[in-house]
Amino acid sequence: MKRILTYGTYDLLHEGHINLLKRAKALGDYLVVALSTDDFNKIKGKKSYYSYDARKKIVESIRYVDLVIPEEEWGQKRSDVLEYHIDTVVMGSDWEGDPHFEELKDLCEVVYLPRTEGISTTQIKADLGGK
Ligand code: C2G
Repeated sequence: MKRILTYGTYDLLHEGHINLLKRAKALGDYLVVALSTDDFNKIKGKKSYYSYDARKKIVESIRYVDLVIPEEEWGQKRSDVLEYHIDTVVMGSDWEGDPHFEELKDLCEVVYLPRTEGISTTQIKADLGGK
């Protein structure tokens, strides 16, 4: 049973998110998504349209996702990998080389997958008039 972990806000769910989750699941058997809480989003400088509870309900309904846990701080990643017996952490390529993930390489495999070009939550908000 190969266990995969990924992190994200997953606001205004779109094809890029689904592509990431689908490919991440294909690398193993069990996919854990650590979903950024509303407070952690503030730390990341992000404000999501949907609340954590709404985003959790949405992400939990995706066929590739087996478990959603809260992402509350940058520093939880090592304990997440240990607590959930993670074999591989997967992120989109925009995170490639980021110390938050590179420093996990003594604990587990870290894989960066190419981002889906042409779509982002930021772009969606802009296209809808930034509401
Ligand atoms: N993603 C992608 N293609 C896109 C948009 C996003 O592959 N067009 C990927 C991102 O690389 C990330 C995941 O989808 O792996 C979730 O994206 P976000 O919700 O924007 O996550 P982010 O704010 O980058 O949060 O601790 C790490 C952070 O919580 C990651």
